[in-house]
Amino acid sequence: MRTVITYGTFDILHVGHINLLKRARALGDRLVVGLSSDEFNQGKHKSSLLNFENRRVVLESIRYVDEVFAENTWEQKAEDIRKYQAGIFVMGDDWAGKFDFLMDLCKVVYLPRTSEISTTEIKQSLGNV
Ligand code: C2G
Repeated sequence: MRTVITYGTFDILHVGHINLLKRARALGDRLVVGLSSDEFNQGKHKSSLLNFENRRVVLESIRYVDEVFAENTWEQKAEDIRKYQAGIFVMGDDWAGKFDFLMDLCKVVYLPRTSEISTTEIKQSLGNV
């Protein structure tokens, strides 16, 4: 059982998120996702429109996602990797290099982001309606 692990806010789900989750899942037999809590998002200076519970239900309904857990701190990744026995850590390449320290624990893969779409752009276009 090859477990893949990734993290994110996944607010207002769009094709960029789905592409990432689909490609991450394809790297193993199971994909577990650390979903940023509302409090953790504040720390990322990122306010999500949808709260954690809403984002969790949406994420859990995606065929590529096997399990969702809360991401509460930057420091929990090593423990999560051990807990879920993840063999691959995946993030979009906007994070390239930022998690290389996890290479001692598992394979670290940065996948190309899907261009032309982001939750920020969607929120801005909503603001312009
Ligand atoms: N993503 C992507 N293409 C986009 C938008 C997002 O590939 N157009 C990817 C990001 O690179 C990330 C994942 O989708 O790997 C989730 O994106 P966000 O919800 O924006 O997550 P982020 O705020 O980057 O949080 O500890 C890590 C953080 O929790 C990551």
